[in-house]
Amino acid sequence: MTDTIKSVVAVINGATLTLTYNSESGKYEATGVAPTASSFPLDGGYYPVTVTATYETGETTSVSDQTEGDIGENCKFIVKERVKPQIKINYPTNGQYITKAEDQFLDITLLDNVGQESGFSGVDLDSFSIEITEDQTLRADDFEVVEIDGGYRLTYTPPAEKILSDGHYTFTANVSDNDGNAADAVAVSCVCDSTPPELSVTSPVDGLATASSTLTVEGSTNDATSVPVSVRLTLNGRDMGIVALNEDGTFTKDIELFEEGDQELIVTAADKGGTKTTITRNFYYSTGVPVISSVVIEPNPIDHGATYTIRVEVQ
Ligand SMILES: [Ca+2]
Ligand SMILES: [Ca+2]
Repeated sequence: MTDTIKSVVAVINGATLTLTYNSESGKYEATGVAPTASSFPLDGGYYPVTVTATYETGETTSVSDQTEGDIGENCKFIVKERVKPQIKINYPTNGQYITKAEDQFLDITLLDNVGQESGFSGVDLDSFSIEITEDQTLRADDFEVVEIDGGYRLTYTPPAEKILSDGHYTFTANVSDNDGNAADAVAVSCVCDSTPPELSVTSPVDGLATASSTLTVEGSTNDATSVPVSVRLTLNGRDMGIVALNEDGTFTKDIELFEEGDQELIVTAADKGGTKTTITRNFYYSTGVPVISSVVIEPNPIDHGATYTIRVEVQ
């Protein structure tokens, strides 16, 4: 008589599988369904498997992940989930105009638990990248990283030497989870523009005195990065509306002066990002005519060839 195998069982993730002898392969076999959760977060990154064989005599032998050699290695059961992580760029937002250096920062959320209570492998921070420009890509190390439920929140404030110059940018972020599932890349486009628009006012000139109730405002405007520019007029604190611009940025608008006296015209050009340039023109408007109240010639009459004086009173 020889020893006879009574049973071979495997315990995987708390579930017991009974293996049966396959005469074709000469091995004990069973078919199971892999756990739904990724093994990545587990100790060692695997489900430990224990296999126990029992003889009819009752003698048993067990192997597990703790067993040395190939058998131990093969008792480490690695299960991968297949759900992509998710990237959200909270700031800047798509289409945003960033007009101040201190507003140049990034705020990003990386999550691997969207739609999942558990079983996710988690965001692989080392796989994170965000391309800022062709020659500048940031990694997780460049960010302040805070762990949140299901992932991380990353914030970045550029050092002075990395402040972006005026221009149009597209930031593209990528990340994978710990089981190698790549997120759909997320991109936001924004405009950095801290330069106010150009503005010149050729009419009126400062210090103009006029008797006409119609004033022609003339000038030109442009912006290197954020067109179109809008031009608005304010006269003595009263909004006189937007000025239509020609294609080349020049403008002409007649406005009615509504009160006589000292006038203050403010011309404000704002680029598409809202950065403004202002020019103020002070001038004088009066329809009053001079009043001559007296004319005296002395002496009058006068001898021919003699010297006389003429005095006029005028206001
Ligand atoms: Ca995942
Ligand atoms: Ca600008």
